[in-house]
Amino acid sequence: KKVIFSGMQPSGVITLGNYLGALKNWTTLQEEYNCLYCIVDMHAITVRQEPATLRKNARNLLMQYIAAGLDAQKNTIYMQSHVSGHAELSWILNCFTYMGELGRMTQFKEKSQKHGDNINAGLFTYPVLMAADILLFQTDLVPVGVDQRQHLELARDIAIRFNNIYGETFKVPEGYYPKVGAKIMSLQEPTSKMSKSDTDANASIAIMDDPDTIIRKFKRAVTDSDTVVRFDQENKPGVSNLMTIYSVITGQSMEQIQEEFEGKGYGDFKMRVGEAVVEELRPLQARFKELEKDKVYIDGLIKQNADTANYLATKTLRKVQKKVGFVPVI
Ligand code: AQP
Repeated sequence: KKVIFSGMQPSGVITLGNYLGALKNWTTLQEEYNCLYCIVDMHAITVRQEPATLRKNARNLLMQYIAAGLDAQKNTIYMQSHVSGHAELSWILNCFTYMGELGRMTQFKEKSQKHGDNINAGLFTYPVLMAADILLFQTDLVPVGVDQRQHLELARDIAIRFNNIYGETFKVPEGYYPKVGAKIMSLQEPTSKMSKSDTDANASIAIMDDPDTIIRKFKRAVTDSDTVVRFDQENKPGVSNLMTIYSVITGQSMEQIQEEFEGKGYGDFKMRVGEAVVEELRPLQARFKELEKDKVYIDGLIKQNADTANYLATKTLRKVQKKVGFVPVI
């Protein structure tokens, strides 16, 4: 079976963007592939986190993965910090990555602007840790949103570079992007992406938002002065974003959505999109509430999956350590 690896940062409550761009897609892959889904807590500390909140967010994220439909027996769902191989491989790969490459990463540029008081080395080498995450498991496919495309390209470049020097070591991974919804935009500023760390609460839908909040946020979503529901990302980014959300959830094409709302105002349209999101998230939220009650079950899962991930990670790590010339423990 082919190997799938992906992860999310427990840097807040995940958004509709994370869900439609990545998590929803993951649930369709679990039958066909060997999947590892990580809670990347080590990535999250590249931005300052409050310890108790980080701990809570990480556990919640694991439960949200399961609540969204990931089977905890079929998939390896674990915390990044429980597998030291991530950090060990990341160090080695740091020595095969150039400053210039990292300096070109748009996420680094954006985050340095946003967190100007804390432009730490971890933020800079974030893409190397991400490459290590992926390469550690000989991953074939990486299901992520298009915002991660540049990082994934770098992971491929690093893998190819290492293989060229030391011979075939890493599988060169491919990105796996959803056809629609790979980039969900902010509801308030539809030209920038919806982000869990956005300080404007109206800009994003958290997947745990209650129905009233979701409807209210959609009612306030920024559109345009026109009245026609039509897909045109350049001139109508707000409406196009709402159509994208509606399309991923209902499976309808843009033409079908255009027809459905012909002659109707934006009010009706926003309401319908809001309702569709509420219905989509309802079962996930209900399952999450159930899982929250079962601390012992979740603790057991965390332990069991950490063991599995560690076992798998060690195989690649030992191979890499040998190739670069480290003395093995006999
Ligand atoms: N707006 C989005 N639309 C589609 N997909 C998205 N993803 C993120 N935002 C959108 C995808 O979600 C996965 C997890 O992302 P992450 O947790 O690693 O961090 P991120 O990409 O930096 O996401 P955020 O929400 O913007 O987090 P913060 O605010 O903490 O930086 C990835 O697959 C990503 O593509």
